[in-house]
Amino acid sequence: MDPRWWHTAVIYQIYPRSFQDSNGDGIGDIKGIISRLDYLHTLGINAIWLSPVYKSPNVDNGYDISDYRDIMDEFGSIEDMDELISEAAKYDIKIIMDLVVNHTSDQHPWFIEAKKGKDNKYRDYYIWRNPVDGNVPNNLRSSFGGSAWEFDKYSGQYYLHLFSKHQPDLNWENEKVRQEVWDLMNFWLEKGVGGFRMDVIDLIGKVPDEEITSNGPKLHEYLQEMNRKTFGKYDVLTVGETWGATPDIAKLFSNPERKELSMVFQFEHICLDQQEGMEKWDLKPLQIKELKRVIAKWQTALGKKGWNSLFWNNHDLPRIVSRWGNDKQYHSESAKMLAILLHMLRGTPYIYQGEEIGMTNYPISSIEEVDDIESRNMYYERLAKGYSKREILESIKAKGRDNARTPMQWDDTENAGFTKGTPWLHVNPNYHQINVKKNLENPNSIFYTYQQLIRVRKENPIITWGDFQLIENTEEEVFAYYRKLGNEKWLIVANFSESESVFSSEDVVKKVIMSNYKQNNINLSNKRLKPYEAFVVRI
Ligand code: TEU
Ligand code: CA
Repeated sequence: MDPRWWHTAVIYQIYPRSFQDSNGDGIGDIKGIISRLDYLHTLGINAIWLSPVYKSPNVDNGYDISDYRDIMDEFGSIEDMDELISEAAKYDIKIIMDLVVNHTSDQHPWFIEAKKGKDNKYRDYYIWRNPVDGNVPNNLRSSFGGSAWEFDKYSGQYYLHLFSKHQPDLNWENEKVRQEVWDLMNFWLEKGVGGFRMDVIDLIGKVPDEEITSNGPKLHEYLQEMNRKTFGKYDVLTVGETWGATPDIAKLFSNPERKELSMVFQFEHICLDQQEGMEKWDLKPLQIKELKRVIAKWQTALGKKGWNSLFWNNHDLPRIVSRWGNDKQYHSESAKMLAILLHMLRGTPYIYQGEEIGMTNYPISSIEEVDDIESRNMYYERLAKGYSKREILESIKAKGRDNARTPMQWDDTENAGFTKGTPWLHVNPNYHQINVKKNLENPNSIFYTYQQLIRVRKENPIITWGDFQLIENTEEEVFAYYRKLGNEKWLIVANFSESESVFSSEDVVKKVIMSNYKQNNINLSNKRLKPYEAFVVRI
């Protein structure tokens, strides 16, 4: 594969609402981000994926866009955005925009026009169907609960919304819609952005009448057209959010010869702690065996015909240290173990804000504390179905999206240094112990593990380009693998457990590259592993 900058890059995701407030209104903003670029530079990242900052009524925190060429008032102005792009460039940091074009807000002028009637010239920008037997056209469901069809009294037709009813789906069959999207993408490319993260992009080829949503027949045709008409001529990163991707599908998106995207986010590992065929709220414990199988499959299956993204976290997912690590006694050890395990894999790593200091889930005790539309809708839906409050709150505590959205913990002053006003969402009370300032002061902090992982990646092509091989005959809780490039061979070992374990191999360690417990020498014959111990060695 031709090397591109994003093969060796590390990306940092910012959820602007919760990153840094600069004017005391309790809401993070673009000026706040600019004031923290120095911190991100210290961490060593190459690009920021910015969750949506466009004009939005905020039904789904910016994932409902009413103007793709302007900035939400709360976040600042288009001038602030230009400044962010140019200030970040001084640190060699690129800005990757969130592209949410499966749907718009119902307040977007296109939809306001479309609702005016069947003859409106924007009508066909969206997906309208007549009632069937006086009811919804078919069984399509919204991700946020209920039918995906909303009745419009004025015209007597239904429109499609795969998310909230305030997020009507665009009709990608309509050539004019596609042209609008190319235009807005080119608007941002001309501003010098570093690429796009494409929200639920595998839904754009949907065939509503056949109840096909993801991976529709024209999906790849549209993406190839997008590539030709927009970013194809720029050196940018494009990453598609694709919940429905298998390795074969991921290759269709990311094989460079097909001229579609750089890579996709696949979620197979993320779904391992939910009951089969059920929703994410239907919890089940993670089996390490399964995690090893799924990660190894993705590491090897794409080969030279595709590229992986690597992540544990984003703004939709619970905090990884609370989820699959230990946010109490082994907070630091387990957060570092998870970081080492992920960052030594083949692919482009993504760090979600606060992950690099081990931020944890937020302990809610009632629905009043929940902001997220997905959790709130589920709560009332399941209550009506007879679930107990306790059981529903357990699910939200484990999987609710607000876990990732609490304000960034900068220091131990009021509101964790996030705002001088009242924060839009509660700050996690553990900010006195877990914050950036403390991390920067402690050379053994989680932050410095992330910093080291980024540096080691830059210095060693084996991490980007080496082959991956899972070591099969280990204790179940031990996740161990080799990376190999030319004559160089590395071994990564992680004890995915709070109990001690053991790993044994005939390999001889030439150098300890890094470890989450202090050790300069490692003897691999019957090596005893401490709780959550992880190390990387050259053999
Ligand atoms: O998420 C896609 C999506 O399918 C989510 O509903 C996901 O299943 C859920 O959040 C997992 O907890 C994207 C965005 O990342 C999300 O923030 C948006 O709400 C959604 O699209 C609609 O734009
Ligand atoms: Ca603000």
